[in-house]
Amino acid sequence: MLKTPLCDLLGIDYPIIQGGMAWVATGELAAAVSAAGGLGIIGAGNAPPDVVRKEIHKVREKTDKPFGVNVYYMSPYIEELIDVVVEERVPVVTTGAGNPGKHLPKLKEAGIKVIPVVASVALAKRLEKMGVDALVAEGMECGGHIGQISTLPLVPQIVDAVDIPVIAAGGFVDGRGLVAALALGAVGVQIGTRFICSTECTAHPNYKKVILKAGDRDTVVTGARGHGVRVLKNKLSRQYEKMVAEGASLEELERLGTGKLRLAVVDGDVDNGSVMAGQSAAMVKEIKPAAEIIKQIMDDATMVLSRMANLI
Ligand code: TUI
Repeated sequence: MLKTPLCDLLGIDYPIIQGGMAWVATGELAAAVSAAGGLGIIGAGNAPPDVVRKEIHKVREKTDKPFGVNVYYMSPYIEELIDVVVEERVPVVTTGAGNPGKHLPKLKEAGIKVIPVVASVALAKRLEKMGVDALVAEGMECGGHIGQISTLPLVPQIVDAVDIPVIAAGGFVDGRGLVAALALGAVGVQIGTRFICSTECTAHPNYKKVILKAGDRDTVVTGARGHGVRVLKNKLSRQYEKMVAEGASLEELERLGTGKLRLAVVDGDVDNGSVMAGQSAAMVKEIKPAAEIIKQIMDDATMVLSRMANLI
């Protein structure tokens, strides 16, 4: 059994947390991952607080295991969302696209474990000082909004800079990846794209299909430097690149992106929608239950570790 301090910190069986993907990570997916011994996470994205509350209730109807909510700091509902996770006593909150510092006292007082997602050493250090429980170090191999540093150099730099547990994210999909993350000093991995292709994920079948079809060079980073968004190449990403080449303003580009993640995930329009996915999409070959995905990762990691022990 491969256990790490992350398992004790969160009360989970396996050192795997699921990415809190907006629109994709609903209560169904979070419940499946948590029931299977990982940490399932609801992606709040821009959803209104009542919708998020319903997803929390959905998880609790399906499992007693710990789970989390990812709070997206660009959400127009950020204050109300914090109130919801506090009222509901959600066990874990991960945060993205912003600094959760000002909400930390309130979250900690409610007994919530707070795990911000960071893409830089500076923010990791600042948040450690503020008293967060752990960090997700997110490399630019991830799908969606990303930073500018790859996982391989980012994770060990953050591990060296802080004294709290670090979870590696960006490019992780299998047992080899989990062992690599542990070798870098991380206590576990956050996995997003792989879980989109789980049976329980409610994303449109077209979204899953294009991930299964993706090859190694099929993602592209759109967006201005520092505000990159990794997506699968499609009609929308080509239109975006054309507009950038023609000197479109940030406002015009923002308008092009509005509502496009929902269009792909919910409506299944994978040509005109934003198909956010990480570079690991190319390694996702089949749709299967979250429990089987996790079991395979853990079995493979154990095998890789024993093979490596034989090298000594
Ligand atoms: O949040 C993400 N990735 C995401 S969120 C998302 S949701 C969405 N996107 C478009 C339309 C509608 C919904 C898609 N992908 N990753 C976590 C993450 N956060 N990575 C990096 C950061 C980050 C960046 C800057 C955290 C903090 C920060 O600055 C904070 C500060 O104040 O310095």
